Amino acid sequence: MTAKIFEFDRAIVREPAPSVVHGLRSHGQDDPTFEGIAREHAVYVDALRRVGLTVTALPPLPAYPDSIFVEDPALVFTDGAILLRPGTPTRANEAAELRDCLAAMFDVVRELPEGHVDGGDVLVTPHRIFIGLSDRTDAVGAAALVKLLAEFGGDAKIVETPDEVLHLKTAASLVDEETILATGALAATGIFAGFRLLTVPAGEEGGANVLRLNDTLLAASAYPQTLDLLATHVPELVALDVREVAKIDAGLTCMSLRWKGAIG
Ligand code: CIR
Repeated sequence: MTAKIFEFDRAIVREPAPSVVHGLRSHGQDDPTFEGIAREHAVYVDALRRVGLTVTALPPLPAYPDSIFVEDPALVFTDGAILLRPGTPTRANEAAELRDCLAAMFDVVRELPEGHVDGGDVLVTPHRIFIGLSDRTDAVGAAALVKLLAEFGGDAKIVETPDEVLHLKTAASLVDEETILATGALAATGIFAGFRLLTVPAGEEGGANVLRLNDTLLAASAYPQTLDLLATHVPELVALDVREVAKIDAGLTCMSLRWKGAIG
């Protein structure tokens, strides 16, 4: 685990298949268009490259509509990777689809042995990793992940994910080493005591999922008050349109796995 937790030079993404329009959603939102998702995904991948990441783009998996959200079936660190067990049946096989890629890139690839965890419920901060219990992440999986993370030197804490969101990181994101952006509901729980907390303005809760990459923070362009709030806290703020992706409950962190490669 590195101290500069948001310094990255590598990423994995997966290209969308036309079936992405059937991606899961919790509130009956309209289907996104394939063209819209493909456009937003391409701009996102370009943004990763612009901030200096070398991006490996995996081919589409038409059988798995949500498979562009590679954050959910795995965790990656400088020292290795962990294949997770996504907590919804249509996504369960996505971890196996990443196995060969991760084995080629990491010396150590461990597998969650039991229970269920989605990577969207795992918020990595400099000294603590928060694992949110949710409809996707259960107590058995979370406890197994705490043990696995300890092998990588990570100190993990299990917390509750608010009922109204899919994943912990739908409602909270790391802005810098000391600062977390969170919805009012999650901020009020006190789980982020010790951090500087930026609370997402009321009505812009969908803007809580942001992605810090080196000196840049990627944030959703649909939330102007949140962008104003963030602007003074980061060296560079890049607003991306993710309105089509948001129709299937996803945001900026979900579309990549990021890590800092080992030196040398
Ligand atoms: C799902 O319901 O699994 C996808 N439609 C959205 C996944 C979003 N992933 C994330 O927040 N890490």
